[in-house]
Amino acid sequence: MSSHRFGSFLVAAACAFVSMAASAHAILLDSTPKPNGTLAAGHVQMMFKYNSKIDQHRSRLVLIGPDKTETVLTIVADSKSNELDTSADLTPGAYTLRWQALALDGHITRGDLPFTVVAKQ
Ligand SMILES: [Cu+2]
Repeated sequence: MSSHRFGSFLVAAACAFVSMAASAHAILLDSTPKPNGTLAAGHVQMMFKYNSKIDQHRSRLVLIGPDKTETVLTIVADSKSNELDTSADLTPGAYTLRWQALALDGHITRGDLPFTVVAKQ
């Protein structure tokens, strides 16, 4: 399934039966941070951009910290309709952003995006 990048392997099986042209489940196109990217410590803006509109109220961003604690991040209410925007205060370490996006076709896609926070220069 080349259409599901960034490790989104948990797409509902029903998606396989939807014709590719009609399929509108959310595929991650771009993000800040990038997968395996780095961010400078501090108050960090994060963004996940998808190929289609998503239901922001029923999508989820969970931050997994260096100590493996999980924090549900607040999604900015006035994000663009195809984005999940959030921010957090981050100290240096290895993090994972676990995203779950509900597209308007009712399908949920998920992915884990690992990144590193480094001390400000
Ligand atoms: Cu779908």
